[in-house]
Amino acid sequence: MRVCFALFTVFVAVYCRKVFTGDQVLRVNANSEEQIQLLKELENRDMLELDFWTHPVSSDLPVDIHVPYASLYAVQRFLQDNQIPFHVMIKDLQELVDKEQEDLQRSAMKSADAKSFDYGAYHKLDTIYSWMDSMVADHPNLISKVQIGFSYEKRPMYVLKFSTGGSKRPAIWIDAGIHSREWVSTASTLWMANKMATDFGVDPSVTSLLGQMDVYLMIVTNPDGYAYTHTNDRMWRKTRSVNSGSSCRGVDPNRNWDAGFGGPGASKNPCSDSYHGPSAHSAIEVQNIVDLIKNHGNFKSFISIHAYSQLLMYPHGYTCTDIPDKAELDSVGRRAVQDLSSLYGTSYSVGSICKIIYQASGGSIDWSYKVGVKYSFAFELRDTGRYGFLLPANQIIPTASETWLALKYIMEYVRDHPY
Ligand code: BHK
Ligand code: ZN
Repeated sequence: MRVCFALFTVFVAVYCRKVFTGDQVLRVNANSEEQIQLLKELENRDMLELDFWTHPVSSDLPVDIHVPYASLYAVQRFLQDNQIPFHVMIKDLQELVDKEQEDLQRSAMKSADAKSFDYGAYHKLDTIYSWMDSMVADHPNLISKVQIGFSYEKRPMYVLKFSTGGSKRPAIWIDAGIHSREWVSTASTLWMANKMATDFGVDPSVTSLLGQMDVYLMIVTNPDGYAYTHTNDRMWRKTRSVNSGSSCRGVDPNRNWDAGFGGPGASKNPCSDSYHGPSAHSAIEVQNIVDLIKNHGNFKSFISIHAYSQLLMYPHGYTCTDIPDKAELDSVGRRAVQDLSSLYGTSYSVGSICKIIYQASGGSIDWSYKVGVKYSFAFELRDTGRYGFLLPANQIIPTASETWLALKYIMEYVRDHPY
């Protein structure tokens, strides 16, 4: 359902915000391969407009389905008729969206008069872009803002470059928010940027890291999608590009990379949330990053931050064949999540994308690994589905603080293992 209204201010802006009143998120626990097959069939019924937050793969992983109010009865019937166990995780999605908006507005008001940035809140794109300028102003000898190009809708795409000098030093890439609805990814990375800036010169490990390497942080990797989650549809995942021959918009920017492009675990349907796009790197947002990484030529690590599920993954996603560096990446990953857990006991699983979630082709870290960036990882941050993409803002700082420990472990390891 959509509620539209016009806002007549200095100029006229029309907002059409999608509402989720009565929509539920169901957690489905299939108990056989046959039931998994049935869920796959359910996923292909386009009329129901289901939004699978996690996908049917095997009977030991639950499947979270965002069901629009209008499809609730049909889906419950389907599950009951097939004796597939399920329960309600979120009973009214709009209630969570409303709560999130209240929190966001309240913090926006607060930070308008106080000059301090509220790291425990979600923020709109323009607030984040202003925050970047204040970071650069506050740490001029450490941080610079690099514009790597424009998004499809012509928003600038920025990277915060942490560097203490040198030219093309070995570097670490970290991107957040490639899927726009995964807000905690962007919010946590923003906190971690501040943490790294304030720990420099104080924490010997951060100081030595930045004495030897550069760190490139892309806080909002999909700015068009991110803006759209604030103005139109909180559940938007893809870019906002027009697809020729279809009225559906957007490419999944994590299916668009030149690594098994167009293979299993990506969709050729422009209306799908995992649409791979017409060709590899067709998404300008992806091409801009590819250009930066290639022109630089000295990236040693590529880390992509998503939410949710609490996973730390390494390649491959496009195939279940092990990478040559599997043993090393697996042990680095395990130690990283050990550090992460030490703070609040949050538990993470470690493994290859293909083995730990599902086969997914055209993902960013498969591409980075393929072009020679050995330490390629992807995080799925909190939670395990209680709130899913609508993780309450009071979990931003705890999530960021624990993730920072894992990230720091990986970065130190990369620093100490030149190749
Ligand atoms: C992450 C990294 C590489 C390939 C796949 C994934 C899983 C990710 C996805 O692209 O489907 C799941 C997701 O968005 C939720 O963060
Ligand atoms: Zn994601």
